[in-house]
Amino acid sequence: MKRYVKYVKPYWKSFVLCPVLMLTEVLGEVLLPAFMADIINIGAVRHDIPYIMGMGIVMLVTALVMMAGGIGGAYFAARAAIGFAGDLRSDVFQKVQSFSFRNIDAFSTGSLVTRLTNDITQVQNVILIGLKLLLRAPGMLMGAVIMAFIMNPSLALILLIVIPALALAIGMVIKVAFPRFEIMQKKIDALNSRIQEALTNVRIIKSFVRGSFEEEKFAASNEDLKQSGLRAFRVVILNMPIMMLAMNVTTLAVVWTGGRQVLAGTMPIGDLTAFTTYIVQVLMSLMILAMVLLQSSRAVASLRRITEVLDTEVDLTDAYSARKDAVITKGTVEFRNVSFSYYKDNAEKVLSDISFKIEAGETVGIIGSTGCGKTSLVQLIPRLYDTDSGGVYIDGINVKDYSLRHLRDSVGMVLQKNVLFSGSIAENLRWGDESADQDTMEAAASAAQAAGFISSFPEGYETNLSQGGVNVSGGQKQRLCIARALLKRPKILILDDSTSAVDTATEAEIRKSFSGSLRETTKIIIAQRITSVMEADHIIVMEEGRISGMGSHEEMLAQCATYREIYESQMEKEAIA
Ligand code: TTP
Ligand code: MG
Repeated sequence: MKRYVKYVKPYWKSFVLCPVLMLTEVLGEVLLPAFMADIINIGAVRHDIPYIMGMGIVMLVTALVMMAGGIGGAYFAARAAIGFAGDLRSDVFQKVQSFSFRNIDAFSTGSLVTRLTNDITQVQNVILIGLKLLLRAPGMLMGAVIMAFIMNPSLALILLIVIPALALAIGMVIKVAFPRFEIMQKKIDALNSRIQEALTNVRIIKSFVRGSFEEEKFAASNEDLKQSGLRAFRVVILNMPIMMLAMNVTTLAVVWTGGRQVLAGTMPIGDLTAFTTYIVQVLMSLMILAMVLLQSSRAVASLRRITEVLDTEVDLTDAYSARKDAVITKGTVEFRNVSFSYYKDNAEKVLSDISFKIEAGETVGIIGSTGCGKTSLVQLIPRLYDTDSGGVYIDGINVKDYSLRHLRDSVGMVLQKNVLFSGSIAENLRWGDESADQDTMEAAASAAQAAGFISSFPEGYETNLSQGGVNVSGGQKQRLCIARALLKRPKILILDDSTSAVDTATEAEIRKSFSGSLRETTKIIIAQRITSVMEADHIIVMEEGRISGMGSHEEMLAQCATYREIYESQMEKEAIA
């Protein structure tokens, strides 16, 4: 809870002013019935018209003051709630940005989205309502109880039975509803994950004509949420009938006993109307308190989920080591006995006992069947994940000892699942280097064999890419991603299957330009086609998370049976084609 104080601080004036202003409403509510009683008891009974007029004006002024207080209160409540939620949201977002891949995997993106939107809105709503009622509801309750006792103590005794009975009922409702709200919030998570997946992959879904399948999955999640929502609200709606029943029974009891007192002449008639109003106010304020408590119980569930995000320990951060200022100058890469798995408690390793060394400026190809761990291996170099045991060294220094920023700036990586963002081509390329001028950008584009098709677009580098870069072809997209990585002028360049959609002739051109312009850069190239890596200085063959051979093309042909098999099968296919 303490951590949330800082979100109140900038708006503390609103947090204080709102409840105070709302007290004017309490004052009015308590006074108006008393004025009304006087009008009846004095004005009406004695036919004193000027008195009635006078009291009427007093009541009008009271009502106006109430209104002003109410408007002011609502204004400050909105300021406080919206300000609080806005600041909190931006902090949660920042925290999520600092998450490692492993952290994000643990939450799922859908759940993070729910927490950033729905959960924070939940909290905002409670602040909005809660601030307004913080003093008002208890104030109204107390005021009405006091007035009732002053007016007619014997009649007011009825309240001593009604209030505890109602409080008990409300307490029970909340106790049952709270866990149901928690479940409901989890279902919203699930639904959001579903929606997110379906929308991100809408093209694939359509191309596989899986629309109706997705609709069914969505319907199931939606139904799930509906049921859990109904389960929660079924309890909540009980609130209202219980309240109404209590209200009606109490009013009846008051009118019954009070009526007899009026007939006996021990109670003025005007007091009876005022008294019933106070009774209604007492019960209303109890009802309002119950609603606020219910809303709060929902918000507490939400707040807990937000706290979970804020409390998450980011498992991949800059290590506090003595070599923070270490810089990568050459680009040698060495793996020493590296083992790795995606889940900490998973006994089955994705990579086991990997050791090899690449000198600066060399080109290394990595080949192996799908799922053997190629992507996992290269992800360890820019520390997208950390090793379980063993270490990755660049220029002889463990990657954990570089600042993350410097490390990732020095390692250019074209991911297997590459993404372009909405914006112009130039904007996308400048992700690699914000300050790159047009010439540098064109040089990078031409090294990646992208300059040709970019200039064929009518708007050239200013061509707008839609979200995900869907208006360029697969091969064009891959080349743009390579250009983007080249603009970083990295010491180490990693291409994870990044030319799979590029034709072999263009791919050969890219290789040629690399050996010219990237002589100093260490290049690690994952490929399916042997022709893509045949000319590399070393070729690493991977099998089920292990290295089964490393050497030049000729050496591998002579030594490594797996390599020979892959080579021969690919050559055969080529011959047939
Ligand atoms: P990869 O390292 O992705 O295998 P790969 O790159 O060699 O395969 P491909 O040629 O198809 O690109 O996967 C190795 C194992 O790790 C595999 O069993 C899937 C698993 N894995 C995860 O659990 N989470 C991940 O994020 C990735 C990338 C892989
Ligand atoms: Mg891969």
